[in-house]
Amino acid sequence: MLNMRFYRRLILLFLLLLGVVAGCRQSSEQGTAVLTIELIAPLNPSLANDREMSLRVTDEAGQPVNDAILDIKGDMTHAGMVPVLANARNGVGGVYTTPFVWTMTGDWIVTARATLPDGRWDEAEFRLRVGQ
Ligand SMILES: [Cu+2]
Repeated sequence: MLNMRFYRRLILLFLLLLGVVAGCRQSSEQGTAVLTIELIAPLNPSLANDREMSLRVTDEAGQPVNDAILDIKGDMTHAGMVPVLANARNGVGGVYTTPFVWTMTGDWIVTARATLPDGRWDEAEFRLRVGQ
């Protein structure tokens, strides 16, 4: 009986530690950069016609940021879809353009992360409905 109690406590302790680790990971995932990431195009995406995406990155002063790395991920709102991934560098006037091919019509969430050369980053999310 003592063993049973011991194991229960051990499992509880383990779960608590797991929670602490998860908590740490979350707080270290704050990117600290304050950037504005705007979706330029497509604002009304079409499955047939849109094969590129353009985003603009500006800093706190509203100045264009050209030396960020953009990691873009498109997820549909329903389960079971492979995300569409893209990345871009070398902004021109703060605008980054990359090939981006939608794989289905419907509701998408696009997450764009801009990482600065010093490792700080910021992220923005766009909800889009992709038509035919
Ligand atoms: Cu889908």
